[in-house]
Parts: sequence; structure tokens; C-alpha cells
Amino acid sequence: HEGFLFRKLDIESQRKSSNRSWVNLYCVLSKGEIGFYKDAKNTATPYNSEPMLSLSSCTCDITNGYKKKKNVFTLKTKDGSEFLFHAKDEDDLKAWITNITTS
Ligand code: I3P
Repeated sequence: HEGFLFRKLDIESQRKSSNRSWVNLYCVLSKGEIGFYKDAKNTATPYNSEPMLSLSSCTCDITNGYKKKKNVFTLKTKDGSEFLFHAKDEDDLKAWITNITTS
């Protein structure tokens, strides 16, 4: 599964992140990991040189308290970081959640 999602780093290693803007990233789910890229054509170069995020070390939360936008889910990493992801609509949100929770 892959596609664009807006991403905001809310908590970084248990602290409120200082870089709080939403970034539109091309997200690729593959083999239990998610990778982030600036565009769909260049998935050789990760956004910000970020390593792939292993989903087995994350929990996915869809009942989060973020109320400013609809269709947002959260990925919490083992080291205490939290990413918010904003999907385009409910179908897009559901597709991501299904793929993340079954991967
Ligand atoms: C952030 C940006 C985000 C906003 C965040 C701001 O500013 O406006 O959209 O999050 O608010 O800090 P900047 O682009 O200058 O980094 P929301 O969309 O969730 O409001 P926050 O600090 O309250 O998270």
C-alpha cells in the first residue's frame, strides 16, 4: 500500500516536537515497514534521510484526541515518538489502517 499522507511529528522521544508543521509525504508500506518520500517517483531517497519505520515496534491509534481535522490516525513508536497522519477521506483512512494493522 502506498500514497500521499500529510504527516506531523507531534511527540519526539517523549517531548513535544519543535518541528510541528504538516508535511505531505509519499508513504510506502512494505514488508512490515513504512518509508517516507517527498514524491512518488523518487523512493530511492528517503525524506530527511529517515530510516524505514518498523510497524512491529509501533502502535496505531485511530481513537486519538486530535480533533482539528478528520481522518487522522496516530502511529506511536516504541521510543515514545508520535506521528499524526492525515488521510484525504474516510476510505483512504480505512485503507491505511487495514494495511498497517495487518502488516
Ligand atoms: C505549526 C503548524 C501546524 C500546527 C502547529 C504549528 O506551525 O501551523 O499546522 O498544527 O500547531 O506549530 P509551523 O508550521 O510554523 O511549524 P495543527 O495543524 O495541528 O494546528 P501546534 O504547535 O499546536 O501543534
